[in-house]
Amino acid sequence: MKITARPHPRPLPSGRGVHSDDVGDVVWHPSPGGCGASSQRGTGVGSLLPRLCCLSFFLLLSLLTQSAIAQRVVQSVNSSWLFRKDEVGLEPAQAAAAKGWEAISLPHTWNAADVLDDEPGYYRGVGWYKKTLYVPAAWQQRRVYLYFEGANQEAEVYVNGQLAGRHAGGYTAFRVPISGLLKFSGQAPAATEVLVRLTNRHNPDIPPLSADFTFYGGIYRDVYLEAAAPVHFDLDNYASNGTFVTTPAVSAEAAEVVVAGALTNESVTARKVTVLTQLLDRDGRTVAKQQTALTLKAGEKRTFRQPLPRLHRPQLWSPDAPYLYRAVSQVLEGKQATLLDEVTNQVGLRWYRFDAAQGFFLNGKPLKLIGTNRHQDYPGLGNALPNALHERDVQLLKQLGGNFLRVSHYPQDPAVLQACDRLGILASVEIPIVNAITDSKSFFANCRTMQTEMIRQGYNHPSVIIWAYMNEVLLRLPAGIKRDNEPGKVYLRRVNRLAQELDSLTRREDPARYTMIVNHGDFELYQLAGLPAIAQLVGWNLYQGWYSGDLEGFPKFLDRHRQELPTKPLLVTEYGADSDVRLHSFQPQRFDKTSEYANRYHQFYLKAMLDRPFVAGSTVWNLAEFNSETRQEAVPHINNKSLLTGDRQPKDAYLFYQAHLVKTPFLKIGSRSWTLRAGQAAGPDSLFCRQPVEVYTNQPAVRLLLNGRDLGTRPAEFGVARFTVPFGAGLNQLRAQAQDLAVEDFADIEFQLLPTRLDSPQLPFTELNVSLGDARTFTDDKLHQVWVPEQAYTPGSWGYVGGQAYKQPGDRLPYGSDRDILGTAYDAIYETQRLGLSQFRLDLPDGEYEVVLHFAELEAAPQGEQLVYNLAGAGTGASTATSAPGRAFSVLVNGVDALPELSLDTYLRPLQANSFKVPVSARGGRGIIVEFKPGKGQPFLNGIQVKRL
Ligand code: GCB
Repeated sequence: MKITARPHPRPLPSGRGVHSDDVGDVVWHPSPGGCGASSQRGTGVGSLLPRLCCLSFFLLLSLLTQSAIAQRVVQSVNSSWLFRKDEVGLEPAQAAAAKGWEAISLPHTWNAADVLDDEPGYYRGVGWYKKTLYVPAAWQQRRVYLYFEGANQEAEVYVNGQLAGRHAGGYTAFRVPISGLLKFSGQAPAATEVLVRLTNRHNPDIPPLSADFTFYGGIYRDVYLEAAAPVHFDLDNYASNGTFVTTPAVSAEAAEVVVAGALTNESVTARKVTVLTQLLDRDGRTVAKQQTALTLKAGEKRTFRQPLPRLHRPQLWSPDAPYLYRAVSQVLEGKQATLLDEVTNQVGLRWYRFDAAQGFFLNGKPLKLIGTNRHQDYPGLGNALPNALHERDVQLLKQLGGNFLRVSHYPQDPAVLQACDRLGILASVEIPIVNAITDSKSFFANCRTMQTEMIRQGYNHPSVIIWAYMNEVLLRLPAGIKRDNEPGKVYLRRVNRLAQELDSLTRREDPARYTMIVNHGDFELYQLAGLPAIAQLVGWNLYQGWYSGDLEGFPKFLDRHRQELPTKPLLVTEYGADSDVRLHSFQPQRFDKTSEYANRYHQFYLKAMLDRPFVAGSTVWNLAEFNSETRQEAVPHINNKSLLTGDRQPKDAYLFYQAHLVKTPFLKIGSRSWTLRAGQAAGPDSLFCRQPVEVYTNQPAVRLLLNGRDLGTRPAEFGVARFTVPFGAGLNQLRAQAQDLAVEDFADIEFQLLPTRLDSPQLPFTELNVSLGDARTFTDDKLHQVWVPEQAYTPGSWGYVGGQAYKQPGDRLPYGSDRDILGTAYDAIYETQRLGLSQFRLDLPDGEYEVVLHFAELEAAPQGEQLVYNLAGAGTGASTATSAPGRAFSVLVNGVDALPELSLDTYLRPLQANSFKVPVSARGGRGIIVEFKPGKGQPFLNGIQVKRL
């Protein structure tokens, strides 16, 4: 077990209140090898520990506990837990005695794998966690708590068989007092059984009710054991640290800092103590201090408020210079000033305001807020991320050049806001009221509690400037409710009521921050519900040119807001387009999920927002790809509207924003992950294929070289220099340079050049992979294969004869389907098909070939759960249900009845991937002819692969 004291300032410079034998910072391993593993930050016994190793373990233990008796101790307790699911509903005693536990450590979720399988849904039920804690005998005098940073979503904590506490809501921390339940005997540590019953079942009284992300179950953040002296800062205040820092007046000349909070005396006698707060600068020098004497009766809790002496010419906090002071607050007692408790808060001195016409101002200067949203999600880990990955995301946002994070759609790990404070990222945080509300007392009460927890837990982070509480709350009107019917009017009034309650609560709790409600693009509906009038800021999630309409709808919407809500500051809280890094198109279309369409979309949106000073800020949806179990996409269950892939590799759009936001010379060749390309030679005698390459830069012009040959210099327009590159077969080395050579970048691209005529002697045919009904290329890095889009057959070449590309009903997809195809990881290939074709021909030279034919019946009923992301307003929406027609056909390859029985009753089960490999001999100059003979309905083909043996 690892025992770690909470981050703690270095020793305070003024001798007061700190004893030379202070050991509050000890990191202690009581395991047999513990002596060597001990360490300490700062001075104190840390430097002595190696020498003390020769002392007996218990002598050391008693030394440590005696001198540290007063200080608060905090240990993470993440290791050595046991976990089991419970599908039968065990009582705690039964669960404790049950068999079948799995050894795990925290953070943990039980849904990391089942959200990715082909079965719709994931386990939403009860899970039990069990752990034995060893509590030192000396802690009998202390107040002991278990502190959970987050567990989704309803938790019951049992200690030694007794219920110690409950918590509802999966995204805020909670603290459970356990002192009374510990059983000590003599000087031995108390072995303490902790059992946690957790469920992530749907509960209509707990937000979120529905959302486009996965509600992973588990204790998915850190858990700590805390032991405080009987007199301590209030540990019973919505899992806050009991102290609250405000900066009521800050300017370049002076700053006021106030620390307020409460002290609790849980001892049986009255206590006279002093609360001393010292403000330290970055170098640890005390720049202000204040002390308050308090007498607390036994069992009393008392508040205190400490305005610190005004600071002159303070160091300000900003994205460019995130200067942090530290406010160290201590509880001291007696002549010796014995330290009873201590809390440190980071303090950033800044002031800010939003203006409806001019946007956002920080420290008196205009600052366009630009950044991203973020989910706590990582491939293979679900939501159970170690802190390092939370921090890395904030760093990636910083490297993007961003200055703003929308922590969506729920409060996240404390590591996120800590990183924002440190790196200079402003933040908006919200509770997860998403899509809809339940009109029940408990739902309203849970929302209020969550909002209070979020605010009190995050209050001391200088990065936070906005508290929000609703995301697209009118997206899913409950069954039977329409905007203009009677139940609809009642529902909108209830939503309005909840918004008012949360808004007043927030302004009461924290008058210094702004409040915000985030809406989807249905202007009228939100106006009808009266929501834009309630919060101080309006956030719009806008997807014109993605979910519906065209790009031009976006600036129109912004201008409409400016005109109709002239006093409301506006943020574009979401915008984005799917981009699957495997898919590329030279004629990008809305909803084709290619990087090229997403690039076009971001280039258009960013310009529109930069052109409008009244747009205070914007956050791309989303920093990285994330799991949304119900999504059916080119990669099922993954929402890939993002700047980074799941494993945090940059997509083009990330580079595009860097070109605009990074302040040092920047230049990067785009499509970094598209290092394996394919395409047809420009003509029968040509040995190259021209394809576009974009270079992202903040320099005025870019020169591009291919294998050392100068391809010319192009101006960068709005951050992008565009080239057409004649790729040859094999390795193509690109080198891009800014005009003054200040920056350059390289990319190695392997090109599979396909012959125009299949009998070409210069480019002998080796293989061809074609995605039918598709206008995109698909790069499969694993198999090192590129699938090219279909084309019509022309003599000497290859292609389909007849038919049309399949298109799922509805106005969304340009072609194909977005259903989850079962039994394959190549959904993107099976989601498109050519219907009604009569042949697929290849005029190949005589020889031996292998042909693989791929099929998936796309006309399938019933339609699965469809996302109702009708985000552009009323009227548009997801594709409608389709029904499977009767279908039967056979396939002949070079006259042989290779697949005689393809029908709904045989292999063509709806949405099931099926492939057939057929060896073929091409003879007599006739090449390969695949023929489709209809029996019932139209035949189809989804993909074909042909390889010369
Ligand atoms: C939204 C939602 C977000 C979704 C996103 C999308 O407006 O707020 O939760 O994930 O759209 O990708 O559809």
